Amino acid sequence: MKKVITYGTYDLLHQGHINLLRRAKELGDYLIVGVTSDSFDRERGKLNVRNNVLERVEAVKNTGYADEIVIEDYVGQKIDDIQKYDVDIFAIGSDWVGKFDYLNEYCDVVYLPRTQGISSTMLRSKSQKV
Ligand code: C2G
Repeated sequence: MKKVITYGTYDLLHQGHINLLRRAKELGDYLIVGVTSDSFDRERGKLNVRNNVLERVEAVKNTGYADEIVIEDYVGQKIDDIQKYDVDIFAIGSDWVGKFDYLNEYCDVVYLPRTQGISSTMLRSKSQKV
C-alpha cells in the first residue's frame, strides 16, 4: 500500500485545497493530511487564520480525500511523521518547490501544481470588505 502525506493550514477551505488533496490522494492508496495547530501557525508567522484547528480539521474531513488526519504542531514533525507512518510520498503545492527537498532522504517528494486565482488570503480580504 502506497502512503502519501501532505500538510497545510486549510483556512477557509477552497477549491485550491480540494484540488491539492485530490491530486495527493491520486498519488497513492492512503492519504494522511497534517493540519497545522493554531499555535504552530502563529509560530510560523500566520497570524490571521480565521478558522480554528477543529474547524479546519472538519473541513478537510468533509472533502472525503483524507484517510487519516494528524495535527502538525512543531518544526521537524514532518520527518517524525514520515518515519512513524512509513510514508512513501510527501506531496505539497508548487508554491513550495525546493523547500522540502530535504525530505527526499526519507521518502519521495512531489510538488503538485497550485491552483491559480484562489487563496485563503484572497478570501480573507474579500470577507473583510463585506
Ligand atoms: N494550495 C494550492 N492552490 C491554492 C492554494 C493552496 O494547491 N490556490 C495548496 C498549497 O500549496 C498547500 C495546501 O494547498 O499544499 C495547503 O495550503 P495552505 O493552507 O496555505 O497551507 P501552507 O501554509 O501551504 O502549509 O506545514 C504546513 C505546510 O508546510 C504548508
